[in-house]
Order: sequence, then structure tokens, then C-alpha cells
Amino acid sequence: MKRLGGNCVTESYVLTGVKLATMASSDTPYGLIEDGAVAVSDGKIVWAGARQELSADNYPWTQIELDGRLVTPGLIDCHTHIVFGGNRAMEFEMRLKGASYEDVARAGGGIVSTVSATRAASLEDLVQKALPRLDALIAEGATVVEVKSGYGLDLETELNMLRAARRLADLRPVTVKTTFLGAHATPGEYKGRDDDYIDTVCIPALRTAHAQGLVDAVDGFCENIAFAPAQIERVFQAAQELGLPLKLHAEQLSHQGGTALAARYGALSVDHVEYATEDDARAMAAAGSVAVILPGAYYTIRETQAPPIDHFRAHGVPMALATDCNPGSSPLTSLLLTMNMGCTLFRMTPEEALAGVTCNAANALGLNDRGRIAAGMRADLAIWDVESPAELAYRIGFNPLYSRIYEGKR
Ligand code: DI6
Ligand code: FE
Repeated sequence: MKRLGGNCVTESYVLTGVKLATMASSDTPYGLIEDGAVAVSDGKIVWAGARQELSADNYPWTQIELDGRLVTPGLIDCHTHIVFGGNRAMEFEMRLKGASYEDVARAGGGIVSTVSATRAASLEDLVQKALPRLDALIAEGATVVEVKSGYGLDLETELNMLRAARRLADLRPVTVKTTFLGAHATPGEYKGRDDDYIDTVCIPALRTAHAQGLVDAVDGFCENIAFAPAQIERVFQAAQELGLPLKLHAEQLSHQGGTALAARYGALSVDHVEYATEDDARAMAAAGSVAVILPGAYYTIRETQAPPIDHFRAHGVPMALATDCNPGSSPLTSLLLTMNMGCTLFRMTPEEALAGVTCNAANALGLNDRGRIAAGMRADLAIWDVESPAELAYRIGFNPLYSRIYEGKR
């Protein structure tokens, strides 16, 4: 027996004495295997199941005894904006003293202040500011983090944000999936000329970023304070020509029809969706789009319209949960707290919450080799000092992570 410790990299090993939340079968809640084992080789899971069924002849490797600890897939944050310049704590203080959104904007706050600070930052600044946010996610077992652009809103800065996101994956043992979000807001210099911005800045920037290998998916913000469905559709058409998968921030503050549009284009996910209707849920189910639920933004802006979880359940729409980490509406870097909020604010079950940051989050990113514990999947695992999986969502502000395995390596 060997303990899991230090920085040793064992090529092939078997984790034993583990409770497995495989998220890979519906036979038991969480796909739970009480006394399980996982065989790992070359960064992949080669076998997972009940310990008594493990054939020591087939896997004659070092056994790592985990004393009954819980093993889940590595967590996946499928919606973040962790790369940005500046910070917006001043705005938070102003709002708490009664300032309106307009007062904040007049004092230089709001999304435009993040755009100015991001434009002023160097690539290295953006990376250094994002690292602590990424590290907080990793410290809670994250093995995949999606990162969006969208605070540059000009070619050079959008490219810089995406390069910073790619650089994060060189600096930490984590997978970073990049999403181009040029259609996040109209920058000051295009005020009142949204269409012009979309056609002459956003879409050309998407093409350039894609040509430089910086884009894994394309997103937009469809909202009365952002872009209309017809404007988003032009971005989607450009993305489709490039063969890129789609996502959309839709129905966050009002119902604009973005969900129906995203479903029509077969989007991987539709995100926020507080104001989505039952018809929207039907369309998402038919398209196979994941509903990405973002309780951190709901909480921060003190929204009162909860996403239609019952409709998503009834129509079989898979639900993911993500931090939406951003300086304005969700300064949140904890997936465990996100899970707790999904349960407490939206009455999701702890099992739905764990699916939301594992298998369904993988689907929201189009990753089919993550988010489940099964033979053939990547060995991205989180090991927890808890007795039952419900504890992950139950506790508030406590991190029971014991160890994290990324591509087979601790
Ligand atoms: N939805 C949001 O809530 C944020 N972006 C988005 O698409 C707001 C971003 C910010 O205020 O910086
Ligand atoms: Fe967002």
C-alpha cells in the first residue's frame, strides 16, 4: 500500500477503499459505488467498479488506499470570466450606500470600467490577476475551467484576453477552454452603433482569433442592455462558418428570445435562463442544449426570478452549475458554494448540483471524455474527506478536498 502524497507521478496505479460518485450510471443515485476501486494508467481511467470485482491480475499496480474517502470526477467550471483588469469593489460599496446603476456608471464604474482596465493591462498583468482566481477553483478540485473574452471589445484586447486564458493552462495543471464573447457589450466608442460594432469589430475579431487558434467556442449576451437576437444571429452565422460550437447568455434579466435562437443553432448551452419559459425548455431539450445555471449572479444582483428548474427537469434539459466569475455580477470563485446556492436558492438536489459541475458541465463544453468516472475517461478526479456526496453541496464555506488528480497525476 502506498499513500497518495508528495509530487510523485505514478504512471499506473489503483485507488482502493474509495466511495465512487461515478456520475456514469443511473442505477444508483450519483452512480454511487460504496466500496470501489479505480485503475488509472497513462492519464486515463482503465477500470472503475466495485473493489471485490477488481482483478489484481489485470491491474497488478501500486494500490493507493484511501480509507473510504469519496472520489468524484474532477470539477468543471463551464462558465467564467476570470480574465479581466481592475476590480469593482468600489461599485459594490456605492450600491450598498444607495447609489443607482447610473450613479455608478457616472462615477466611472460598471462594465465600461472593466473594459478600460482590461485594455490598459498587459498580457502578463491579465495572467497574474487571473491566476489567484484560477487557483481558488483548483483548490476545490476543478480540473477544467472555461474562460470567456468580452472585456476587450476591440481586436487587440480580445486577442490579449484569449492569449491570457491559453497561458493559464501552461502555468497550472488544468484544462482551459476559451470562449470568444466579443458580443458582450458595445464599447463606448461605438455607443448607439451596435450593428456597426457587431459587423466591423466583433465578427472580424472572431475570425482573427479563430485563425490564431484562440477560440474553442463562441458566446454572446442577448439582453435588453446588450444585443438583440438578430445581432447575435449574425455572430452565430460567422461562428458556424468557422465550425465553432455556440453558447449564449440568454433570458438573464428579461425574456428576449435568445434561448429559442440558441436552440435553433444547436448551441451547446444556454446560460443564466432565469426568464426562460416552458417552450424554451422544450426547444433546449430538442436541441440537446444544456441549461447553465448561475446562482452567483442571481445572488449578487439580488434577482428574484429563479430559473425554471421544474421545466428543465420535466423536459429532460441537462442542468450545469457554474460560477460566472466576473467583477460585476458574480465575484465568485467557489464551485462548492455555487453547488450550495443551486440547492438553497433554486431547490436543486445535491445530486443535480454534483451533476451540474461534472457530467453536465462537460456536456456544456462539448467534452465527452470528462465529467464521469468510467473506463476510457480521462483520469481527472477529486478526492474528498466526506462521508457522502450530499456533503459537498451542504456545507457553506468549507473545503473538504483531500487531493486532486489531473490527467492521472496528483
Ligand atoms: N452577464 C452578466 O451578468 C455579466 N455579463 C454577462 O453577460 C455582467 C458583467 C459585468 O458586469 O462585468
Ligand atoms: Fe457570464
